[in-house]
Amino acid sequence: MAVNSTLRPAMRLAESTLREMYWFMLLSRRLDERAWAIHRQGRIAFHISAIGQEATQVAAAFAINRGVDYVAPYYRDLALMLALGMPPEDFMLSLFGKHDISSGGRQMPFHWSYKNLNVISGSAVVTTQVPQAAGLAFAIQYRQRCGMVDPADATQPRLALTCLGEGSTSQGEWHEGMNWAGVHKLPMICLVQNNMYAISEKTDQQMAVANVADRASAYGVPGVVVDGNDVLAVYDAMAAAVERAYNGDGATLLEAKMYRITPHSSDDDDRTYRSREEVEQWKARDAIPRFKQYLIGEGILSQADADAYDARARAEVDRAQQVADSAPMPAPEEALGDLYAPSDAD
Ligand SMILES: Cc1ncc(C[n+]2csc(CCOP(=O)(O)OP(=O)(O)O)c2C)c(N)n1
Ligand SMILES: [Mg+2]
Repeated sequence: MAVNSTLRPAMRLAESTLREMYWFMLLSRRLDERAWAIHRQGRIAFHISAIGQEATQVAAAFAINRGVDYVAPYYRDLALMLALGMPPEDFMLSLFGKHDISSGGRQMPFHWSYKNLNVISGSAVVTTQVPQAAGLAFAIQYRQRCGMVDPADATQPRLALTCLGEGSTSQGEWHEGMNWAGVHKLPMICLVQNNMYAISEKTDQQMAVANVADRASAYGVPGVVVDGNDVLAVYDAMAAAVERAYNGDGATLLEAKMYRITPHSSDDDDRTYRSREEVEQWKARDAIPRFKQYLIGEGILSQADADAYDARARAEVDRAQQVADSAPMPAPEEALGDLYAPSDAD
């Protein structure tokens, strides 16, 4: 079938790709819900949730060259990581403090690190990943300019994607990373997941402008605001940013607006700073049933398919938990090993 190049990028996606995107949103949600349950059972120490942010994250993963382009994620990027290729059981292993790929159980969970997927390890200090992503993008540009790699070679990283929350853009590192990306026209995408809260601080306590993207002009990059609960709209916005990066046109600041449906983490009681009505209003805009209805309406998914996906997601979560639960605990002396390279303790 001939591809109509005037269509929105999302409208050019194959039906099987759209179903796959739905699958990763659903899988992330079910894993996340299970993490809350096992935390409340006292079986894991900590959880920080991506519920409400799956659409944006899955769209972002699908718009880049997954597993090849560099990604410097943030702690809430569970759906992004699954869509990039993280095995669900590896997430569960990290929750249980066992031998996960990211750190062998030495890091807190949610500090994703997958060399095979070009996902770099992050710090617990928010926003440090932004200058790191600018550095990766600088290296990509430098290698292309020196003729070390062909700019069109899709087997090589051609951009660096980084994610963070809106509250984290108050940090100095954000300014430094964005400024560097703007000055050098770097192939970087900064995806701000604006979920309206930084722990208990609402957006208007963090910034005096309506949108994080309003600051883009100060860095000389385009600033784009998109509905983060609309997976196809985010895909379109990401596709435009990817095209700019691949074409050597520079960085993009993309702000996806959404809502943090859960408390900040398993250690936070959000009833102290926001009303239940507000949370319920946003739950009603949940991106997962919205995308499901769209797919059913377009004849891309049947209700029977959707039910089968649900059953498959639950089975996959059960399997992942079982693998993690039955895995051995690391030996105490392994805590002395390194995070970034094998050491004597390994
Ligand atoms: C430099 C720094 N300050 C404070 C913290 C503690 N902290 C962890 S997450 C967080 C909130 C960040 O909010 P936001 O950037 O909006 O991301 P969200 O959690 O809402 O996704 C804070 C203050 C930290 N990790 N690093
Ligand atoms: Mg936030």
